[in-house]
Amino acid sequence: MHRVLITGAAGTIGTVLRNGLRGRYPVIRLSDVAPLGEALPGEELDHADLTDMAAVEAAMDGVDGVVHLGAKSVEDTWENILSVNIAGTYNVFEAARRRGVSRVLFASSVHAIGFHRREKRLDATERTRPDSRYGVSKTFGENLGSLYADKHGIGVMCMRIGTCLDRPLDARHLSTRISHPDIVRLVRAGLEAPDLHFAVVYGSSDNSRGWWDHASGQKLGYHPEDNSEDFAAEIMRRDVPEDADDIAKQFQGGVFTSAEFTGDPTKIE
Ligand code: 15L
Repeated sequence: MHRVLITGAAGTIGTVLRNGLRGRYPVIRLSDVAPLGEALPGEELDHADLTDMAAVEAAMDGVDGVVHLGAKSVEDTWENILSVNIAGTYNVFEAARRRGVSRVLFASSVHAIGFHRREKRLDATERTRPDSRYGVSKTFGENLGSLYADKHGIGVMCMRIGTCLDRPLDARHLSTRISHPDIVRLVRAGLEAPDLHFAVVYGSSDNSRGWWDHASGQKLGYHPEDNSEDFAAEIMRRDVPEDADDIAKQFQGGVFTSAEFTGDPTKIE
């Protein structure tokens, strides 16, 4: 990898990667519509709007690998999800194909599988179970990645990212959190794995209370080193407001499942 493009580089995870990958690749091109500050040595700045195909294609110029984070990062209106997350992600994969980029890492989310129950342990073959329009956009991105891997030979890793935080803030995070160093490890594994066709991997740390099997990530060289259990005593001593939400506490997606909920939870086995 000579030049790596990060979309959504001004966001929380983008900023963690900007700092954590500095010096690892000769050039990192940071792209966002939000301000990115001054370029440091080894950085290039780009302001492509993901809904503008020509701009996204230009951002791919000379790029070897893409980390596609740019999106609405929580639930939003259908119009916004459609334009930024769905059309924007299409533009990223299609522009990568047109410019001969060999690898794309897609930031999927726990919300692609959010309506699975918390008692269930999931591996990467488990069916998706989106909990929001946002979650549906992540399942779309995973399927699009599968298409571009099979049809065009782009190496694609879809990261079902849990909650990227330096420390967990509630009981659910003891299962879903990925630490900052671990997300850097995950992205490095995806960019550097010698053999990648298509993979779905879970983006969480090595959490004792984790819900997800890391086998597909391990195969690519992702070995998380942090465990949110280190914070468990402190978290469990506190009142956890989510526990008052009867729907949220049953499902892996938490409050994304209870928002706008009018269904029957007993039917969601
Ligand atoms: C996500 O996908 C969001 O981007 C993040 O802000 C958190 O809400 C996370 O999921 C989560 O559910 O913990």
